[in-house]
Amino acid sequence: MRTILSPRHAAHAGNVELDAGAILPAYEMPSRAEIIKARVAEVGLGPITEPDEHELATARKVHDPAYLAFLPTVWPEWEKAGRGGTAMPYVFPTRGLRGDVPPQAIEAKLGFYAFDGGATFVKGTWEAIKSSHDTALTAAGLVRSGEPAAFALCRPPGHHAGSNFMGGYCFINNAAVAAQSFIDAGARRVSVLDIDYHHGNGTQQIFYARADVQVVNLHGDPMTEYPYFLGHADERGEGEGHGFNHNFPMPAGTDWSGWSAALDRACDLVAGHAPDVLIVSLGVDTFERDPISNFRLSSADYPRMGRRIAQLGLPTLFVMEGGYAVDEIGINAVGVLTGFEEG
Ligand code: SP5
Ligand code: ZN
Repeated sequence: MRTILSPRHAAHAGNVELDAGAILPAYEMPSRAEIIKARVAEVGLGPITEPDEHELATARKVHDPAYLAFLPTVWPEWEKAGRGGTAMPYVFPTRGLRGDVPPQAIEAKLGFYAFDGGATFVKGTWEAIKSSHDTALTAAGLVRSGEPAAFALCRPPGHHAGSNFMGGYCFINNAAVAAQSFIDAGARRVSVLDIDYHHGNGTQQIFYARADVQVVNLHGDPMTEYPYFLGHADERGEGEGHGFNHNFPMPAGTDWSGWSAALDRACDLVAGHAPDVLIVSLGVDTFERDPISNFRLSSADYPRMGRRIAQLGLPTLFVMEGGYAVDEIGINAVGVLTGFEEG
C-alpha cells in the first residue's frame, strides 16, 4: 500500500507539555513520523509520496468554521502579544462559566477552543496541521479511486479533536475529515475503528448524532485513563445516531488476550454496519513500553491486529494517531500494515 507523508509535519517541533508536575519536551515529536517512514521503506510496504493541497471545505463539515479559522491565527497572535516558547491552553470555560462568548485575548481563545493543555503551538504548528489534513485527504482519494488500502502518516494526530475543540496533541480530526470526504463522494456508510490507547473523544463527538458514520473505539477505561471525560460503554449515540457509537473500555494492564477479544467484537460490529469503507485510527500507544499508557501489547501483536482487520475484506484507510515509544513505533505501526497486507 502507498504511504502519504508531508515533510511539513516537522515544522511542529520543540513544543513542551506539562506531565506529572514537570514541563517536558512533548511526547508527540517529529521523530515519530520519521521513524515510521524509515520502517515503511525498510520493509518495502510500498511507495511513499507527499500529499496534494486540499481546501478546508470538507473539514468545515465536521468542524465549526470559527474553530478552523482560529487555528492559523494562534501563533501570529501569540507573537503579537509579545510571547514566545510554546502557546498552551490553560484557562477553560468549564461548568457555570460563559462558554458561549468567544473571547478576544489569545490565551482565552486557546482555552475556549480546547479541553486540555495538550494541544500546543509553535511557529510551524499550523503548517503541520494543514499538511496532516492534506495527508488524510490525499490517502482517502487513493482508496476512493480503487486502491484496496492506503496509509495516511498523519502528524499531528487528530482523534481527540472535536467539532470545536482541540486537545491531546490533536487539532484537525484527520480521520473525521476523511470519513466526511467518503460520504461526500457517495459512500452511504463509513466505519471508523479507533484502536489508539486513548478514547477518540473528538471522533465520537463529531459523529455522535449521525447514522452514516459508525464509530467503534477500543481504549483504556476513562475512569482511570486519559481523556477521562468520555468513552464509557453506555455512550451509544443520540438521535439518528443512536446505536452507531460503540465503546470498549478496558482496564490498565490489558494484554493481547483481552484486547483481541474486544477487537473481535468490534470487527463484528463493523461488519454489521456493512460500510463502503473502513477508516482505522491507528495508534500504537497500546504497546507495553509506551511511556504514557498502560496496556501490555507486544510488537508481535501488531501484525495480528492487521490480519484481523484484513479479514473484514473492506477498502481500508489507515490514519496515524498516537504511539510514544519512539524506538519501536516503526516496527509496531508498520507491523499492523504488513499484517493487513498478508491478510
Ligand atoms: C493522540 C494521542 O495519543 N494523544 C494522547 C494525549 C495524552 N495526553 C496526556 C497523557 C497523560 C499521561 N500521563 C502519564 C504520566 C507518565 N509520565
Ligand atoms: Zn493515544
